[in-house]
Amino acid sequence: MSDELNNSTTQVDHEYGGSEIQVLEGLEAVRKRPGMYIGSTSESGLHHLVYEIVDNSIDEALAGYCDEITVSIGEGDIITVVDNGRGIPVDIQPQTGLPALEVVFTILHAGGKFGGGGYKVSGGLHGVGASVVNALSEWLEVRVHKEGKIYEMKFSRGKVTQPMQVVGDTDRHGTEVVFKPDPEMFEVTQYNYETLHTRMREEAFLNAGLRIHTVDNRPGKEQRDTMHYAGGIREFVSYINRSKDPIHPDVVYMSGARIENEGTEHERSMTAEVAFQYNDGYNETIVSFANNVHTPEGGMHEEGFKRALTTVLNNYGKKMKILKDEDKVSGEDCREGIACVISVKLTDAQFEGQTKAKLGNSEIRTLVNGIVTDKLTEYLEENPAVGKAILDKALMANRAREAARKARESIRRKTALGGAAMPDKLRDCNEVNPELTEIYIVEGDSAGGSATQGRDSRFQAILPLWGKMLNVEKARADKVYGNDKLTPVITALGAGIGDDFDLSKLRYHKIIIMADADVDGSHIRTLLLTFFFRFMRPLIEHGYVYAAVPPLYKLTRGKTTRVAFDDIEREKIAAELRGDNPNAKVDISRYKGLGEMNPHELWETTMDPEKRTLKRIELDDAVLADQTFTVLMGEKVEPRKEFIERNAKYAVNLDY
Ligand code: TTJ
Repeated sequence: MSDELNNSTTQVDHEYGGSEIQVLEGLEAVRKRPGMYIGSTSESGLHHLVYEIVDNSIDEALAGYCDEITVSIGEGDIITVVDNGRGIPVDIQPQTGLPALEVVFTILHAGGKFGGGGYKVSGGLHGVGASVVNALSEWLEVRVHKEGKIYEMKFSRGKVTQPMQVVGDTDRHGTEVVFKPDPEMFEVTQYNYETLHTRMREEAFLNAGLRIHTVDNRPGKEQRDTMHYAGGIREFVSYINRSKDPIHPDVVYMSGARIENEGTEHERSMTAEVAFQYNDGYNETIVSFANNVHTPEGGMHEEGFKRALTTVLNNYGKKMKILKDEDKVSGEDCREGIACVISVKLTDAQFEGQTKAKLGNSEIRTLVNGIVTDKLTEYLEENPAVGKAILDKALMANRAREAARKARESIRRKTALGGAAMPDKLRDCNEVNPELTEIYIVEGDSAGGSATQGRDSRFQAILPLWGKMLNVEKARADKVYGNDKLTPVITALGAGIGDDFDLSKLRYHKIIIMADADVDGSHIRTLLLTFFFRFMRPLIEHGYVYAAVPPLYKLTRGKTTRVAFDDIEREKIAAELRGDNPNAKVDISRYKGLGEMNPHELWETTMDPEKRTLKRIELDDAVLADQTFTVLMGEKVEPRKEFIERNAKYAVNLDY
């Protein structure tokens, strides 16, 4: 640094006045109870730090002054966020006598963003801000490029270690924040690139035109992505449908706004955007946001959309005579196969519900309902082919739902009359208390035979499956109810499916899928898991579903036989069997399938609770899992390949 620059350094006086002490107490509170400010100190809290910082740059983008943000993970899991906004103000604030920059990083902002009225909308759940991140960082540095100068300031655990000073000249503008999360505060400090990348992609979709780069600079993990969607949420919808087949070519897009008390100090503005496209599948995917905050529990914006969609489609169907006199399609019928993104922005968003993830402002329901009613009606008038495709689909859904209801009722009647008639193939256990029982769902009749002979029939039931299993990803509900491969599973478990699923009726609390350790086995396992995921999700959520882990190798020396579950163990056991005799002959064979094992071997290696390994199937992230199933089970090859490459570890785990 040149002397000249040094001379122009802006040094800030550090007399510790009253406000300063309050500041430290404020940030001390954050360090005492970090969970109160960032939700948790687990992996999710760690990632939340990044979102808190990025939110500030996004606000600057919303205000129209920033169009590029870079988020990087560096060696040691240090995070850098850079934007090309106006830069955080560096002038002295009259109230505190401190530079605004310092205030931003040291004073707890209870919700509202700094900058006093600078922004009309701000993140609802977020907005606790940069000071919280600062308090929870071992160290943090900020550099502001503004009006020709670079202003720098440094902190450690929320305390100033270097007051604001000018450290150089610049010809650009923007803000750079670098921080290292404090290992004393977090259970884990490793960042997951994919988690940040996914979230940033969402931000890029929600802010059309904004360019976001994510970069991993950690040794051995180098990668980068750039997200830039001129089409905004339209492209979000295409992305959701990327592994599906749309039934109409264009994404339908509608938007509108409403301003209350314009020009007065009580001015409140709301905007809403909706984009959707139907695919030929049967799932409903509605992803909604309020002020760029994901609202997985839905709320008024979703309600407004759903109401309007049902009304418009019924009116249009009547008018075009696709629906006959008394015909009506239900809301669910209208949403079968829809991929939809709703994004609203409003002053004072009210977040409600269990996880504060549901939008409560009823004026938004009116706004979205109005926009969709007017614009969708107009769109369908101008695009009758799209209207017909959607109405035909809703009618099909209506008929299938009717058929499914009848099938369900007939099952219900049968079980009500004769008690539950168990499937012929089921070899049930003696115990009736579901907490003590388990069922092995076994691939193939011969493995089923071995399992039946090898089991402990006091508490272990066996259900063999054979033949080609239905892929529920490609089937509608009515096909599932009548399917001859799935019906025995439904009946044996006893808890029903879909909306009728009742966990309290479940007959076994351990449901163990036992399939060969080969490609076919993995296929049948994935098909069953997809079925459980789509139609009996609470089973997975409660951790009742497991995969058996059969051995891969059998090793014999003389009269001694042992098994190995992977290649490393095989080598280890082979060495043990040879003992001090390196020339001893150890016979190693690979199990071709479960059917090859005799009942005793199967019990010893795979079924005996004292010795077996079970893998519990977990779905801690239902959204990711849903994508996983769609991508892995869907028909398109490209996304599947990309998914497996990106999530190799996850996919393998799940597949197990
Ligand atoms: C506030 O109003 C006057 C002009 O500058 C506005 C502002 O603060 N812009 C701004 C803040 N852009 N970027 C930020 C920012 C960026 C990061 C990475 C972190 C933080 C805390 C703020």
